[in-house]
Amino acid sequence: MKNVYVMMSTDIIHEGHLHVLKEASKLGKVIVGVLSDEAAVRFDRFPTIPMQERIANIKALDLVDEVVIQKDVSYVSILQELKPDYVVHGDNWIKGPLAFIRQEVIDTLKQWNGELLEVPYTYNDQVKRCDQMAKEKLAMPEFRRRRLRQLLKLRPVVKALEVTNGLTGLIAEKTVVEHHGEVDQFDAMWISSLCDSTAKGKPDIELVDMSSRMRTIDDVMDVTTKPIILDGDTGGLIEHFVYNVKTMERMGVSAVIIEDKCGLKKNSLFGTEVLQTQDTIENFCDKIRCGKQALRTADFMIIARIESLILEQGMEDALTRAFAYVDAGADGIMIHSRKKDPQEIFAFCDAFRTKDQTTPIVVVPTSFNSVYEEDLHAHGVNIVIYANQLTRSAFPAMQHTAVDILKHHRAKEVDEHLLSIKEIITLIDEY
Ligand code: SPV
Ligand code: MG
Repeated sequence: MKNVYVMMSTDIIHEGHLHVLKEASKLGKVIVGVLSDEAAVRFDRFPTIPMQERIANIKALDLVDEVVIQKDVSYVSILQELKPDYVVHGDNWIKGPLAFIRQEVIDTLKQWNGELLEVPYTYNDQVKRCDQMAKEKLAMPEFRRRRLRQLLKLRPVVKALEVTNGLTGLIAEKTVVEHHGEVDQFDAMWISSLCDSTAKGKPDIELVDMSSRMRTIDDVMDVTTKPIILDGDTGGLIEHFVYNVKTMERMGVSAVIIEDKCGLKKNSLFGTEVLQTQDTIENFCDKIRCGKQALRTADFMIIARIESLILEQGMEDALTRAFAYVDAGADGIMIHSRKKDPQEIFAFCDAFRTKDQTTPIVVVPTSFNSVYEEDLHAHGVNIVIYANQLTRSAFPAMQHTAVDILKHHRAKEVDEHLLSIKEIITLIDEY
């Protein structure tokens, strides 16, 4: 009897999976590897049911003889362990970021003369509907909201990308890259006050009000499933903050980050070049406490952002505030810096971690952009936010196009830098 290995990363078993399993069962004993949660989230398959339930659903299928857990996106270690005669997979991984995983499978199987058998990928209406249903489920507020806390347990560093509308939301949702033998993607989305304001041609001074920010969130939510971290600026008046927290929680936002400034807020990257006032510890703790009391779920996170390093108030002040905010109920701490060198961020994280090993630390490496995620993780950072790079890349590209059209009195010269008409009219899927 030959051994046949099939990996399954799905929550919903459809015709396509059954077709693969049927073909596999013609070859011998079918062993299914259920992808672990840790691996599934790297693979853009965020599980909506627990792994034990996924295992039970697959075990219940007549076509399956045995179920094991595949811990990595890569098949290499599980194949080395099982040494199957065959691996069966749909032919949908020949191109795209998963092609290298396929090549690894072929190379590994070669070591014991094993074979990869590919069956035509089924993409009929039922399969499309199942994919759609899985996405719709993930986009529901109760699933989306808790996903950030789930990711904090599953990922060494949760990476969030700035999004300002549906289109940038789709970029954060769908960009998957294979690099140095690993698949990677963004875990979450950051609704930046700077970029949300900039997109409207307004300064980042809390002028774009909450109703407008919620509209942006709604546009993003319409076309994505990943969790949202909202830049809540100062959180405003405590009396207003408690209402906004409830609205965000109900919408399915996962976290709000509020900064300990008061009065007219300016962007932190101005530092002390403009007048900015830091809130008192007492008032800010009160804001955190009231926000926490307004919540109805354990999913939503209120993260306190410390501006002491930005406002040159020193490390001691930053740490004192961090511990006070955690005591007041903050679910995470964001420490910000506008130095090019990440040393003050490292120093803060190291000192904070000597007393608090669990509260998530968030950083925004805009100024200290030479630092790698791995180094931040080594100092105890849990969430890294790429806060404005999409807007900063789009603006010069659009400006050059505008200038070139004016220079040439026609649009031919700019065309080579643009999406083709075919690409732009088919960029967004219709359902
Ligand atoms: C934002 O993206 O709006 C932020 C981060 O708050 S920063 O611009 O660095 O202050
Ligand atoms: Mg901001």
